[in-house]
Amino acid sequence: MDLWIVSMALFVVSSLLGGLNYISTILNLRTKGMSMTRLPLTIWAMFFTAVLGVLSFPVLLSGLILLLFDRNLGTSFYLSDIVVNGEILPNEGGSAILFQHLFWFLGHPEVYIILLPAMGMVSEILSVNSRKPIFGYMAMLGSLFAITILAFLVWAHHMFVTGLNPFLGSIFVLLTLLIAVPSAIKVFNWLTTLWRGNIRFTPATLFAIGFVSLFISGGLTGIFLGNSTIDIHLHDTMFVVAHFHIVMGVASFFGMFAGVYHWFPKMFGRYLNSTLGYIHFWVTMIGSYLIFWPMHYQGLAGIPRRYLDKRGWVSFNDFPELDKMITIVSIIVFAMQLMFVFNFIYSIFKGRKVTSTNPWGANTLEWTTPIRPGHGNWPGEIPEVHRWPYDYSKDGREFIPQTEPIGENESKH
Ligand SMILES: [Cu+2]
Repeated sequence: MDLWIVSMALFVVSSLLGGLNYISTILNLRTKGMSMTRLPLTIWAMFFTAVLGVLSFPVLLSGLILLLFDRNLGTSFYLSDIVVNGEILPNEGGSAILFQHLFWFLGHPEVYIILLPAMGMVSEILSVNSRKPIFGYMAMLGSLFAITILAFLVWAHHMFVTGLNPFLGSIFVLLTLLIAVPSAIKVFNWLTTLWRGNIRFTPATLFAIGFVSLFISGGLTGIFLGNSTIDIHLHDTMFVVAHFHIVMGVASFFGMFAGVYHWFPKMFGRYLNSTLGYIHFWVTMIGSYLIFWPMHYQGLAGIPRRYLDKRGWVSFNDFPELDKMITIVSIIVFAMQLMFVFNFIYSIFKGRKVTSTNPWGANTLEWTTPIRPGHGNWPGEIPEVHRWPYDYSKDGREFIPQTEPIGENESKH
């Protein structure tokens, strides 16, 4: 137990130090005009991701340490019954369900640890490339906050078939379906940002739009699985594989790809090859749907997941042609990712050179640094911030960087 107390104490101290460091950074930025409501949504998303990480990873780590103790040091954290009828039971076994609760207390927030940075980058990229302010900045913040809170209250929706009390299950159903509200707000705001925008279809924009599409598709099947009554039928079928690969796997990869295509010129002073970028996008987009869309139907038909070879079971082998198609498309989509890696490495050395520090005409601070920023980002003074990052197409100007003071006759956004 001593080791346990020491590690918890270390964790608390390091979190406090991290928090102090964060607050002092914010205060330091404030003196240069930066404030929380002038932060780009990418940064807000990273902030909430950090909150999720700090609160959820220690639970998995603790669960793991308790498991190690139970298996090796004779403790009984996972034993549900220690004494029955005055008789001490042998110190062995232990409930996997108890461990599962701790595991999913990390496992569900982890979904948003992966998704929120993608959401932040997509918000930024859609606004920059549609030359319009992000629609509903405060609503975007509110929904990020709501997702962060709700992420901690839904873990047992992964456990409807573990013998969970059905009444308790219904509460987790309610809390799970509530996540649809902030998610829908975000989707609405992304689409409204694009609405009537002067959209530049760069590879980054396409991947960002692809993210929104995948987030909608995967989110809708989340409504099925979040209902315990339907989940009991669909649990451990290919439907689940399809759902989480689309919403958490492919969608967050699309967010990352969007981010790489968008910020690559800042990192390396050269563009990624956009022809390869367009091929990368379209093949991955169409391929991902071809791989995962049919899996929903396989799952509805009762095909279980996690089977290496289904040929031994006649009733599981209903879709051999479909499985073959999925395999072939998977190989093609994987090859596309190798092409992206090639594009990445090739463009670092041979890509088209960037001629401006701000090639996309963006407002955020990173675009005021030199073409390839060095240590400390800015060679001289830190720039002063005067406005939020989304003044696009305002007062007849395409974009107004955050470092520009607010004019006397400037209209309110
Ligand atoms: Cu979950």
